[in-house]
Order: sequence, then structure tokens, then C-alpha cells
Amino acid sequence: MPPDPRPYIEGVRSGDRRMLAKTITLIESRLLSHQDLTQSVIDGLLPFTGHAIRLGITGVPGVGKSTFIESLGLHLVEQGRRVAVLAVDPSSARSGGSIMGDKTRMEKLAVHEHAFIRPSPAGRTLGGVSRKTRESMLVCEAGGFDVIIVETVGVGQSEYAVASMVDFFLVLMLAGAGDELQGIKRGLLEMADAVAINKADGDNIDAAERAKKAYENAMHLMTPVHPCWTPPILTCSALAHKGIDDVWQMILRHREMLTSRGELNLKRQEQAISWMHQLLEEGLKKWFYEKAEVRERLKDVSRHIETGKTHPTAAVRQILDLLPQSDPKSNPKSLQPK
Ligand SMILES: Nc1nc2c(ncn2[C@@H]2O[C@H](COP(=O)(O)OP(=O)(O)OP(=O)(O)O)[C@@H](O)[C@H]2O)c(=O)[nH]1
Ligand SMILES: [Mg+2]
Repeated sequence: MPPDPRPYIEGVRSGDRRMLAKTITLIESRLLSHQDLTQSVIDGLLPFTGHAIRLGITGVPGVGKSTFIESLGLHLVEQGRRVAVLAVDPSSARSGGSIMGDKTRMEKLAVHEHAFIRPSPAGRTLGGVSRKTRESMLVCEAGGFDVIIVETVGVGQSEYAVASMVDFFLVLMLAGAGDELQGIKRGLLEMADAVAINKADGDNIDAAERAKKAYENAMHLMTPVHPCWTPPILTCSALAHKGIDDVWQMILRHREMLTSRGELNLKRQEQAISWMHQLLEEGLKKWFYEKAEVRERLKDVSRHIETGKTHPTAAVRQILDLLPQSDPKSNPKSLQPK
């Protein structure tokens, strides 16, 4: 008898937090034996997903992401919303500390009955972490949370993964001393739907205003992600709860703009399709490289390349010749690099 997905599905749907946590733990499990059950649970929950505002937040370590999420989260639960926070942290080295840190930084939100905070454990691959976060997001939506916030630290690739699973991607920045745009990843700004310069408080207010102007100028030089939306630059103080509602109102404006043009669904469809391609690629790679004959031949041709007996193009042909040919008309040569 395969394990029964219904207790999970019904538990999540009824708002049982213990079952919500248990379902996410199931999703995070690496055990092969859990995969079918996980799939059935997600299939069962899928009809109840899609209604939430999906918000991604990134920024360098220490910019104030957790403090900002605590402040925004409390603001939202006070308005009667239900807020789930998921953290993506692909680097095992800092995860332990950051999870502990988040518990203390979001301590008011963490105990609120309408909030749910779930730090992801470090994963082995970014793909793995990102699959778990996507699926956990769906579980939270099915559990009735209407704002899902995904936090990730902006130092690697994880911010690209998060940007591709949310409706709105917010980049937190700090007013730096001197040249504002030095050392900022241009790619990160290009993904942003808005930039909020945090810690605009105390002695830092003027610097934050200067940074805002610098970012505004920089943004005007970039091709916007959306023709109708130039990413706004705001200032805020997560610690002093200043400017938090402005950020939220802007997120709602962006949403209105997308929905009125029918683009929110389109954006999500495109995200789903590109996610499918990513999974397919991962699956194909895994399947291919695990084949004994592929490993064998890879070893051989690598040696031949080292000794100058063959060159990479010919080597690839020899390896791809190992692909099974279910369709006699298909020609594996068409897969080969031109
Ligand atoms: N002055 C001031 N300090 C802030 C503000 N927001 C956060 N901080 C402080 O900055 C430090 C880092 O804040 P966090 O919220 O932990 O930053 P984070 O981006 O989540 O950090 P990581 O999780 O390590 O990447 C803490 O000491 C906060 O109290 C703010 O708006 N103003
Ligand atoms: Mg944090």
C-alpha cells in the first residue's frame, strides 16, 4: 500500500500548522521513497494555489532582509493578511548561523498566529533548493497564506532562481560611502522590480537620499524589464518601520498594472515553462551521466583528447552515439554541435 497523501492534503487545507510544517519537511526529504508521496500531495494541493502575492527579497548579507521582512510581515498581518516567509540559502557554510539569526530577527512575526516562517536547510544544488522552495510556496498558498515572501542572500546564483519564481522581486541596498554603484552587480539591478535603500535612519538619511538619486540615474540607463514599469527606487528603515508601507503600496501598484493587462498569468506561465525546461535539463543530464557506458566512454575519449589522439568535437560524437535510438528515423548526429 503506498502511503496516503490525504492526511497531508487535508491537514494543509485545514490550516493545521503542524501538517504544513510536516508537508514541507516531506518536500525537503531527499529520500527516493518519499518522491511519489510528495508528488501526490502536491498534485492534491495544486487546485488551491495561485492566489497569493509572491514576493522575492534579496540583498547582500547584513543589508537588513530579515529585519525588513519582520517589519513588512507585521504590517501585513495587522491588516489581516496571512504571511509565509521562506528562506533560500544554498550555501551550507553560513546556513546554520543565518537560520538562528532569522529566528531572532523575526521574533515577533515568528510567533504571530497568521505568520509562518520556514528557513530552508542548505541544499546540495541550487536546483534542489529552488525546487523545494517553489513547492513549499505552493503548499503555503494551499494552506491559505496570501503573501509569500522568499528571502535569499544576494551573493550567488540563488537570487536569479528566486526572481524566476515570484511576481515581484525587491532588491534591498545600502547607501555606501562614495561611489554608490561600485561593486553592485548590474545583473541584480536588471532583475529588480524595485530597489529599496534600507537603513535610511539616523545619520544615514542624507546618504540614503544621495544613493536614491544615483540609483535612479542608473536605472534610467537600463532597459526596463517591463515597458510600463520603471523600477522605482525608495528609501526605508526596517528597524524604525519607516517607508515600509510605501514599499507595500508600490508592490500593489505593480500588481494592479500586471493584472489589468492580463500579464500576471502570462508571467507565471512563462516561469512555469522555463522551470519545466530547467527540470528537464537536470533530469536528462542526470540520466545520461549515470549510464555506465557513458562514464566508460567519457573516460576513454578524455584520455584520447589529452594525448592528442582525438579532438572534442569528434569525442562528443562518439559519446552521443551511445544515446538509445527509439525512433529509427531519428539521427543522433542532429544533436551534435555544428
Ligand atoms: N540602522 C538600521 N539598522 C538596521 C536596519 N535594518 C536592519 N538593521 C540592522 O542590520 C543588521 C543586519 O540585519 P538583518 O536583518 O539580519 O540583515 P540580513 O540582510 O537578513 O542579513 P543576512 O541574513 O545575514 O543576509 C542587524 O543588526 C539589524 O538590526 C535599519 O533599517 N536601520
Ligand atoms: Mg537574514
